[in-house]
Amino acid sequence: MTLTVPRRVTAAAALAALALGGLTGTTASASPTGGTAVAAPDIPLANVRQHLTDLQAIATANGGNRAHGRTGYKASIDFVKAKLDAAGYTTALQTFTSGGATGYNLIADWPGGDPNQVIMAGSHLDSVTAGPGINDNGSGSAAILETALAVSRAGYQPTKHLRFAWWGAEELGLIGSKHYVNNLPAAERTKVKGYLNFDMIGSPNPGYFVYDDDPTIEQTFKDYYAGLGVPTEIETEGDGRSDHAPFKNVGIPVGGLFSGADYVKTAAQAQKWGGTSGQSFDRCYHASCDTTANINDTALDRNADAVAYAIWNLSGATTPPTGTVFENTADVSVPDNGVAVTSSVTVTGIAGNAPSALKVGVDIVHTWRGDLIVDLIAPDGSVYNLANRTGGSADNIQETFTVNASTEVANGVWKLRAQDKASSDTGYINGFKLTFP
Ligand code: DTR
Ligand code: CA
Ligand code: ZN
Ligand code: ZN
Repeated sequence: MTLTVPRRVTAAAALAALALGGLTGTTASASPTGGTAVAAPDIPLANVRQHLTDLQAIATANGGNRAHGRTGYKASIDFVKAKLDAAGYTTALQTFTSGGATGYNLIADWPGGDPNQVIMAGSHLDSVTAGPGINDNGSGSAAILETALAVSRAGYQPTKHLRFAWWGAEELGLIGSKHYVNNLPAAERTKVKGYLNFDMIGSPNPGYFVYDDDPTIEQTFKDYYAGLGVPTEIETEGDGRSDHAPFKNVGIPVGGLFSGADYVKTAAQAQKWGGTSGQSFDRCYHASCDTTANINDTALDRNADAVAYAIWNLSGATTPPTGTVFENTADVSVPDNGVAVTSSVTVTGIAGNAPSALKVGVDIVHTWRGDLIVDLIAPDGSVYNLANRTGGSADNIQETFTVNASTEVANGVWKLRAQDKASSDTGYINGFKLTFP
């Protein structure tokens, strides 16, 4: 879809953010920071999918599962931890014992933000012994992992402190998250202003359920889906059934998303969401068929983007970015070692010349980014090189460049041009965005 109209905050989101809804009789506050809702980055589905592929490979290499006490679980934890360490997080492994086996929680703190106002996002990383647990709960784990990596890519510095967590032994009875909360001193618990839980968010016959716990967190998710025009329902089967329960039990505001497990989708739900009525949301729940084939990409993409939206809006800076955005989110395939391709936006309504600090948002999903030459082309044909075969074997170019475009007339067709100059690695332009002050 090509967005050329200036992006402005949706009315609903702005009202919700300003509502500063009271919390359910708790001492903590998950309220947004008083500003209007801010735009979060798109979470590339391809990246989330890649994490699921990697978790599937781990299960396959470790007896077919990633269950507590099995080698596949520790391999999963090590996989996630390595990515976060490389992205600049402060990580810690918390151990516990359950059923005679050692369990692991991974806690990852993003440096900065008010340490007395912590926003947490968590997912259990363990599967059942019957299968690889890709929807339950690779989906939640991969979505918060990619959101954490997006925070790092953006160099995001929120007002509040961000903490991400991957829990062990949820399937045995929320063991890991209970261990974390039980060992969190009371003074630390009061600093946690919100805990967001994501357990099964890519179900193959998906529903769109929002936890009905803290009203501010609930409204944040509802606003995101309202912006998509996707109806949601209150999550009614969840109380006590996932890792938000220990947090709720000590008075921490909680919320989350769920795409359904073994309950059956009704005809009314199929009418509004699509999919198959009379069939469970996830027919492979706790089964060996919970593999990478057991995921609905639309649900996974929407929910991963909702994770980012909630993280940005519950922890964001009080002064939202100003400006008018022109964006093109249509995918454009980049031919391997081939001709250059472009994504364009048509800028209108901006008087005079472009600014000396024009923000150019580039989102190119491509293995071995060093293959790429990337340019910004102004309406008069002037070329501004953004990347010239830099970054070597690292994947993707997903960052915002600042370009002195003050000699260019602002209105007109601007292009992002990408060319792959070496064979075998491939990718596509996932998005191109210009932000005018
Ligand atoms: N207990 C979760 C699956 C689950 C079932 N109902 C809900 C409601 C909300 C979140 C998760 C769930 C599991 O099997 O991991
Ligand atoms: Ca996305
Ligand atoms: Zn489960
Ligand atoms: Zn689960």
